[in-house]
Amino acid sequence: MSDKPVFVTKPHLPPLAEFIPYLEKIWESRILTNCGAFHQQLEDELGKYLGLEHIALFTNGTIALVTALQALRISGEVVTTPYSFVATSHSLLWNGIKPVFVDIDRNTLNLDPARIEAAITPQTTAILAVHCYGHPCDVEAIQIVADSYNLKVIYDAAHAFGVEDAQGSILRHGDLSALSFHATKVFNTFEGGAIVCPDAKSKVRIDQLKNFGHAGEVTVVAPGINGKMSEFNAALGLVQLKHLDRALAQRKRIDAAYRERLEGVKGIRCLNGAGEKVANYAYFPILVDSGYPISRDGLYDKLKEVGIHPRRYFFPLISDFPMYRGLPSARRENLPVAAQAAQQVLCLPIYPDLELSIVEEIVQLISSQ
Ligand code: T4K
Repeated sequence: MSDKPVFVTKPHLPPLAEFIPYLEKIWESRILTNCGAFHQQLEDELGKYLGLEHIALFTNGTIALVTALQALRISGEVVTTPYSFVATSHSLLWNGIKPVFVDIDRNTLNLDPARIEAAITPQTTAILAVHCYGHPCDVEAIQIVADSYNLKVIYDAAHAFGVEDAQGSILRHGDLSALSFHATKVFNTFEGGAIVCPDAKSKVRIDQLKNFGHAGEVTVVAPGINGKMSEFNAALGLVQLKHLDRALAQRKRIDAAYRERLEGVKGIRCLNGAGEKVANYAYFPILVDSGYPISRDGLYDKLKEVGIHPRRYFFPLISDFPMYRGLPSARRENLPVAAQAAQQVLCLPIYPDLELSIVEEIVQLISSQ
């Protein structure tokens, strides 16, 4: 096995030499933050790359989510998934909103639109869904329910950078989508995030909210927060973008290698896409079922013994954490599919420069139990 530990991901970085000239410009201009030139340039270039017009950069994906909910003035109850990173539900609690957990679809592990209606009450104002692992939600079905009950739709698109359906970016769906550019994501700015806005007017409001609510030097129009991305992070994003297509192609190769080699291993299911036209291969989740000789946790331990560090994203379920488990919707009987997925899933290492020989060794270990 590799002499160095192999983690679930390794952040992609451009050659340092390409970043230095950007740092020199920052040192020269002394503009470090507050929506400077690199911030503006990255918003423009991301817009072109993703085929979207209105993107507001953020300091991270969590503050982007919190702000998206503020921007839409969401309150009361919000229907959401228990099968995600905890930031999804935390963004609701930070806004004083009650999460109402609804089970996920067995095949995609995304919020199951067929179960949303039963969770709606007079207090429900929105649906917060996650494109889990970058696989798109059933956006049409979710929109139909939202339209029937006059609900807003927010997508936690932390995993979904660059993913497209037949008409273009999946980030255009819903009222707002929030992205993460964290170190562990397909496109990273060390820390960072963004909100994809439908129009210029909503971007103005979101830009104000991420800048303390300022609308000019002496005018404050809302109780905003500091959610601005710094010039350092924006500059890194500009350099990262130049290498992104290659990094995505490398991820695709690794995804294909795992799929080919794991096919036919009894008790192991590789999660398939959810009909996306362009995938981003952000994660490689497998599901370990009862047909496999050892449990998911047994396999997790075996891999760790030899220096391979997969992750059990998403175990425990959000609804099992102390600040959520008292909610009626957090009951196990309400979430059987999510509860089972949380016991079965293992995200195997995937990142652009993961050697195929390591993929081979991981598969060898999995198939020899
Ligand atoms: N919504 C969803 C659906 C999300 O998945 C996330 C974040 C958010 C919202 C919030 O977005 P941000 O506010 O984070 O922008 C990681 C990430 O910290 C988190 O961003 C991510 N989701 C979540 C799924 O995974 P941990 O606690 O598992 O990270 P950590 O530090 O254990 O990193 C995993 C592995 O990556 C490490 O074993 C080694 C490697 N690594 C990590 C970092 C940070 C590196 O090699 N270098 C690094 O700098 O949460």
